[in-house]
Amino acid sequence: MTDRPRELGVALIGYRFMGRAHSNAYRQVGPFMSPSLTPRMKVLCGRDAGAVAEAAASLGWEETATDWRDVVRRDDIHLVDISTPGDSHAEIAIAAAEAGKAILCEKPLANTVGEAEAMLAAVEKAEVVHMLCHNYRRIPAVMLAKRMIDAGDLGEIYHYRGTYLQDWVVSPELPLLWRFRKEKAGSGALGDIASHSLDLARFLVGEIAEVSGDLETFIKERPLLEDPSRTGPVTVDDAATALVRFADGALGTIEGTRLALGRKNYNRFEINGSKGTVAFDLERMNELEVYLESAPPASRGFRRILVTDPEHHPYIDSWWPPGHIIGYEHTFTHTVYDLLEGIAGGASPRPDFEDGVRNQRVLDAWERSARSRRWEGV
Ligand code: SOE
Repeated sequence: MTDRPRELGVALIGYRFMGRAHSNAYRQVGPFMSPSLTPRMKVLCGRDAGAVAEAAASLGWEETATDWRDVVRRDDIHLVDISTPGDSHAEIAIAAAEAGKAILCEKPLANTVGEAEAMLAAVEKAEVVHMLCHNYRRIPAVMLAKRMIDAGDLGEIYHYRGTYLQDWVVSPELPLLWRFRKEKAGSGALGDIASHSLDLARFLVGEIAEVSGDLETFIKERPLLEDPSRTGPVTVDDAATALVRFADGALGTIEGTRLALGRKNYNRFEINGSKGTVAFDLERMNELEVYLESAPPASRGFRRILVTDPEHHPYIDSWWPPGHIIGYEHTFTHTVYDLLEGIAGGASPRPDFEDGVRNQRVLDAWERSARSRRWEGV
């Protein structure tokens, strides 16, 4: 007789978009991916008792709480998932680490380098498993690009070109949500979406050494949530652009904007090396475009690989037969699966809080460069 998989009590702090995405992952991961540990969706935590109760009922959490401080201390909680705005990440993560809990934290790790470093110090001191949720690393097509780069298929890497474009803030009528307030969000498009492009850049190409960055806030005032007849200042960027230099000499460009009309969630990269190119677009997330110079000249050209083969492509054997595509939500399920295996084996899966600190240093150099109008070291 095989042992019943060990259960792991999970507390999720935050229940909006990311809370919903993470909840779905905890529900799907057991039946589809058979991890070594079974997550038990114990407590959903949020400040508004009514709203959190409604969310818990629809998402499948056993209990609710309104104070994360009580939750992270509970003996039946083993994993604390932080899906709140950035201004609370450090406080929750440090308390969870001190209570000996494993931690999954939404990106960006924190609002400042100092907070991120304190979080890393806390998880290292407590020797708990820690992971940062940059879910796009765990798309099979992105993993295939990584494998090809690591195997040398693209040769020496010359260029990384990352763009993350959205358009949801284009109306000046959109109120002054927390994402427009520096004290809550830390930064705007920079930390919210350009951070994904830069995390993919580090994952696929390597460490970034220098940044020449720019930031702009085009819509400077927005209606107040509490009184739409008045406006308040937007204190974060709407758009962020940068030239980057990688430590190994490659050149990159990274752009994140929420004002690219028509672009809903256009997270795209292209990487050019001495032997080939790969290109990825989240809106076609089951595909990887590949050009290899080694192909016979007459048939050389871009190929579109459908990355859905259970035998050859990562994570796919948990899902459907070839060509039966997966979607956005699977990226979180894969993340949670690797986290559970990490907890079972006592090792933090990448990206971890160390990656979070490194990413935060790049964001910081980008902001410094936007102010100084010069290249800044990371
Ligand atoms: C912002 O619109 C957002 O929801 C980000 O916060 C997520 O990280 C990104 O994956 C999708 O867009």
